[in-house]
Amino acid sequence: MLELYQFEQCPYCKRVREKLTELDLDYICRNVRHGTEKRDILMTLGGQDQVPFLMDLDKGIMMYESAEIVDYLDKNYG
Ligand SMILES: N[C@@H](CCC(=O)N[C@@H](CS)C(=O)NCC(=O)O)C(=O)O
Repeated sequence: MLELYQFEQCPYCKRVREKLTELDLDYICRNVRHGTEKRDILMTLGGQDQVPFLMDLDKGIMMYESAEIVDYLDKNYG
């Protein structure tokens, strides 16, 4: 299962969402606006206050950086 921490207005998140759609992948979308409890969860999981943040639970992968995420999705699910 894929989980994407993101917020709608973020252009880097948009790039990742579009790749997930292009590859027809299902995922859990965690909307993490500033000042919300879910933002704290992001910090706890990844250690950085930055989105997008992808978790691939089946493979035990957690990653930041949209370009790396897109590349990862292409290589593993393309
Ligand atoms: N190089 C990163 C840039 C990501 C980035 O700058 N994200 C912004 C949102 S658009 C961010 O998380 N800023 C910190 C914050 O919102 O707290 C990427 O490509 O993923």
